[in-house]
Amino acid sequence: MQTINWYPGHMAKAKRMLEDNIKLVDMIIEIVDARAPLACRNPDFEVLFKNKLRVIVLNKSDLSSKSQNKEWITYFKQQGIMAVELISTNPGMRKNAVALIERTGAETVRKYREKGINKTLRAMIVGIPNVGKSTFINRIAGTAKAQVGDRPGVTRSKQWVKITDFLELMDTPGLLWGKLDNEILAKHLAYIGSIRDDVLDVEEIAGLLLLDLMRLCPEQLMARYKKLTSEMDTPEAMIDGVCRSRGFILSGGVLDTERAARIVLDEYRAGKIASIALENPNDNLYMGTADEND
Ligand SMILES: Nc1nc2c(ncn2[C@@H]2O[C@H](COP(=O)(O)OP(=O)(O)OP(=O)(O)O)[C@@H](O)[C@H]2O)c(=O)[nH]1
Ligand SMILES: [Mg+2]
Repeated sequence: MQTINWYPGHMAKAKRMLEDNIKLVDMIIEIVDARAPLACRNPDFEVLFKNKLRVIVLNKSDLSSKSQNKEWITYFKQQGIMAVELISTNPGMRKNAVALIERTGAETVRKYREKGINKTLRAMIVGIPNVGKSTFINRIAGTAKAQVGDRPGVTRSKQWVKITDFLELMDTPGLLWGKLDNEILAKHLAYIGSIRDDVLDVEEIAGLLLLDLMRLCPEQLMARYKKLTSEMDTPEAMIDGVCRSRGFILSGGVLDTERAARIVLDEYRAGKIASIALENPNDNLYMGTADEND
């Protein structure tokens, strides 16, 4: 993959803002995309939130498979981090999410009470861009208090959202990894829409995504784009195959590859191709380079 300048200027500011606000909150709720939990785990968070009460929400779990979600929850539990799966776009999530926060904060609340303080529980919602932080907050609040969008960088500054007299959530801008040498994880961030498409070569990314999906879920992929075959072994061949599947052919027989690439990314991100995770706990994705792992 080409080298991309993916760390927009506002990220450094966002990181400082997180640092400055840690002391105001009782717990950190880290939202990750269930399709790529490793790529979503910005190492900066490990440093920033080291001594904080913390829980992981495996969000967009509707876009992964039930068995993979379970494996990831077990994986995080083994590391001593509580994790739950959630679908933040699902109206029924509120009860589970509030229960999760109350369970996580129960000990803190008890300590406050012992001291005779009836204090509001405050949770900071963090994660890389586009994983659904603002959607999570809006569903819990029951109203669209935080701005949401199907692209990264929608939330630009912090925002407190009051849920009840005893619970407040803080929405924060998505924070990307400062530096990411692992090409596989970088690809995953691009696929799930956490890196702005305008700094990416969308045709290359969409082609690489199709190659990965051909490996992970060939039947579903070929059901959606009927002219794709498992013999196609380059990103370009894959995109050409999508053009032919959908009839994206311009005058003179030229294939409209850019249109095909954008449609593939849109359909993948909306969960229209398959419900499957890109990463599994045993993948060893931190080891070696992309070439060695492929
Ligand atoms: N399928 C599915 N889509 C979701 C889920 N949660 C959020 N989304 C979608 O993901 C996109 C991003 O949601 P946001 O809430 O804006 O994400 P964010 O983390 O606040 O993003 P930034 O503010 O840009 O960092 C939107 O199109 C949401 O509708 C989910 O559980 N499942
Ligand atoms: Mg947001």
